[in-house]
Parts: sequence; C-alpha cells; structure tokens
Amino acid sequence: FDTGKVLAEFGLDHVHSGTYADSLGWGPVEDRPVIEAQCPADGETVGRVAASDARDYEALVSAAVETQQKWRMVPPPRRGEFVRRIGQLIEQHLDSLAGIVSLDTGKSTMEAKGELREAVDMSTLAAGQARMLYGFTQQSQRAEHRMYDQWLPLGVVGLISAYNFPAAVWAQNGFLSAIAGNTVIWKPSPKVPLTAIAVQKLVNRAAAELGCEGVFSLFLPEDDAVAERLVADTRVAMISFTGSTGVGRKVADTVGSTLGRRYQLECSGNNGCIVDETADLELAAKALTFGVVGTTGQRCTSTRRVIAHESIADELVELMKKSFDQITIGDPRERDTVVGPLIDRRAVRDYQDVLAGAEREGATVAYGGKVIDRPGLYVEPAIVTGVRPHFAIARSETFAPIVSVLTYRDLDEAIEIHNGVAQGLASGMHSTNLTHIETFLSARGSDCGIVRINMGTTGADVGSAFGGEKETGGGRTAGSDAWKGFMRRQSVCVNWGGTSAWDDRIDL
Ligand code: UN1
Repeated sequence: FDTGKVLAEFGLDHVHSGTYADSLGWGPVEDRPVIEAQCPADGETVGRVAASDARDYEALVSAAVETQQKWRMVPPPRRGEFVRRIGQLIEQHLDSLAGIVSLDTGKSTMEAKGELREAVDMSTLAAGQARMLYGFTQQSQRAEHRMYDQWLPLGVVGLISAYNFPAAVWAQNGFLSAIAGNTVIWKPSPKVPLTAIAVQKLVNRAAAELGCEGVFSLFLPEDDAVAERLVADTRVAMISFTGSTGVGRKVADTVGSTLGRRYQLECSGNNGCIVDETADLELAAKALTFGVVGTTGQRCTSTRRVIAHESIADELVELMKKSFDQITIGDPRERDTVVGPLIDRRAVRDYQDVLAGAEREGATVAYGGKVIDRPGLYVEPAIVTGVRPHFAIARSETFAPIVSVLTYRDLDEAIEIHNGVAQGLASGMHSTNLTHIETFLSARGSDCGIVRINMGTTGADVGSAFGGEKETGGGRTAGSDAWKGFMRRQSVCVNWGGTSAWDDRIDL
C-alpha cells in the first residue's frame, strides 16, 4: 500500500513533524518532546509525532474527571451507541487503519485487519452488553423488603497498552470501561504512536456526532516517568495494564497501596500446548505454526512451549518444519506476507540471546534461528528441541517466534511440565482421547486463564473472558462477565412496607 496515502486519510503527515495536539485536545505546549514513528520493516521514519507531557496530563485528567460526572448518568444503552459508532468508523476505515497498524508494529496487513476486526467485534459486544449490566435479585428474610445488587461506574480508567495489539487491547478494555460509565485515559506504547492518534481521531469524530466528547482521551508521553503519574494518581479509579510482568508488578504495588483503587493486569504468558499420542498431528502442526509465528511471536498468547508425547515428538517436529516452510516472511506492506519483522533491535538481540543460551544449556535449534540478511528486523522462526523444563528458554517469555519442544512419558508428567512455570495465560491440548482432554480441563489440569483444545493458543474469541492466572496477573477483559471488572457492585435493600421488621417468628 501507499504509505503517504494511508497516513493522509487520518490527517497524518508523512515523514515531517506533526503536532496533532489541537486535534487531540492537548494544551498549547510549545517545546514538546518528539516521538519518531519508525517502521520496523525497514527502519524508515514514517512520521514524527509531538508527544504529550506532564502539563497535558493535568488537563486530561481534570477533563476526564469532569466528563465522568455527566457520563455516569447517561443510560448505558446510549453509552453503547457511542462505542458501536466508533466500531463502525473503524470498520469503514479498516484498510487504511490496518496500514497504519502495519507501519507501527510491522505486523502483516492480514493480521492488522484481523486485529481491527477484533476491535469492531468488541464494539458490538460492548454495545449489546450495555443493555445487560444485570444484577441479581436476592430474597430478603425481612418482610416487605426488596433486595438486589446493581452495578455502578468506577470513575476514570487509565488504560495502558503494549505495542503488539495497539488497537484491539484498547478496544477490549476501553469499550467495556465506557459502557460501564467510566471515562478513559489511554496511554499506549510510544512504539505505536500513529495507530494511537489515528484511532483517537476516529473516536473524536464519533464523539462530535453524538455529543460524547471527552469520554476517551489519549495521553501519549514519550517517557515512562510521565506515564507513572497516571498509575499513581488517586483521581484515577482503575488502571488496566497490558505489558510485562515486571512493570505489572509495579503497577499493582502502586495502585494496590491506595485501597479502593483497582487494577487489572494482563502480563506475560508462557503458553504451552500438550500434544499426546492420540492427537491428529497434521492439525496440531498447523495450529502450532500460527501460534508460534503469528505476529512474529509477539503475542502474549503465542505458543512458546510444545509438550509432546515422546512417541510422536519427532514426527510432530517434522510436520511443524514442513508447515513453517509454507510461511511467507516479508515486508508487512506486501500483500502475501504472513510474518513481518520484529518490533525493534532489542527484540532481535533477545531472540539471538535466548537461542544461544538454549544451545549452551544443551538444546538444539532444529529449525531456523537466524537473523535474516536483509534490511529491517527480520528473523527466522525457530524450533528448539531437547529442551528440559528447567532451561531458561522454557521458563520465561521472549517476544519472538521461538518454540521449545519438551517431551513427556505420561499425562501427569505432561501436566506437571505444563503448569511448572510462573505464568498462566493460554494453554492447549491436542488429543482425541476424551479422558486426557477432560483431565486437562479438570481441577488437576491446566492452571491457565484460557484453554484451547485442538486449536492454537492464540486468536482468542472476544465472546469469552480474556486474561490469565499467576504472574499473568489475574485480570479479565472482553466477553463473558468481564464487564463486571470495570464496575462496582452495590448491594441494595429497600424497605417498602414502612414497618421495622424485628420479629424473627413466622406467624401466618
Ligand atoms: C496480547 O497479545 O497482548 O488471542 C493480547 C490473541 C490476541 C492476544 C492479544 N487477541 O492472540
């Protein structure tokens, strides 16, 4: 696609500095720091964006507090119409917005479109949910009293998102926040500034049409120290954070220390998939391939570990190699590209270090594993065999297309290996044996937030709750009853009979 044209659709300048402060409602700050938007495909600077700073923050947070006072009284179904309208605008501009997501992240346009469809799906889910913020009726033991619970807004939500899903994670958390009656301050990763601005511009258009200005605002600092204000600010009722476990822990410490504020964390995963001796290996190899290489291994749900029964491990690895061979790696702007580059140089270094470390510990890089000799940050997806559970490669998350293959003898051992890591986001099993599957789904099975049977670990459906246990942080967003995480529960009891009910005796 044509970079200049795609940017122009959102009023963004190609290469030259753009100060979009006016259109984003930021204050008249002169000497703003600049964020360079570099495309990971070739390192080209596609845009320069003026960042927000501490002075903008003050203006944004007071506006968010003030707007929330009004927004909380708007009937939820009307709030739903606003998020649905944002979804429609994303849908209308899907192709060019996907171009911007590709320029920022390096993911293929195919995947960028998938991410934006997820954002659209999230808008329809949230709009429908807005009519169903149900509380239960309870039966009071007192005569002529009505008792029920109701769900009320929290206030201002601070939404911190990572570079890998710059639009979908905002939509998952932001749309539920908004239908819940909260206002949202979005702090995206400074690695994806163009997506953040383009999305905010669509939001502003929907807001102007429906009179919902100020419900969503964008805070785009270049520097994490400025972002920390948001986390520490007691005017912000909740922080929803997606990113590494290290940063997530700091968020939890800061927010948790002021009781009454909430946090929701979606941190590192180390997603494993058990493939047993009864599995359809062709299907498993295909599902595992996309789980490993999709988004160049930079999803928190990416498949990091394959735990294969020893009798089929070699055959599975051969099938995975064949399937990996079919993947077109290339410039995300080209039509047939499936896998693009890594996000930055540091990610390439991490990829190299982890593979070198695995070899030192005695594992074998059985497929791929090299940096591709061409401009841009391209690497070959890697399959590492002979990995033992205690190897560093199997214990921590590396955002790169690398999968470790571990083997096991019986199901108990497989589950022990599977659960024997600190993270608990997505998990999977390939099997045709009902007992194996149900064991993995039982209380002694997977300890993760998400389980996929005969599927890949990635590509969550918005209809179910998304998030994980253990060091992944315990947060949930998207479907099921995840909306409750963005609201406060109130237990109500109304005495409608006008008498005080002291007597415990039943007297018919
Ligand atoms: C993330 O990687 O931070 O299910 C979240 C999936 C994606 C994950 C997005 N929706 O693979």
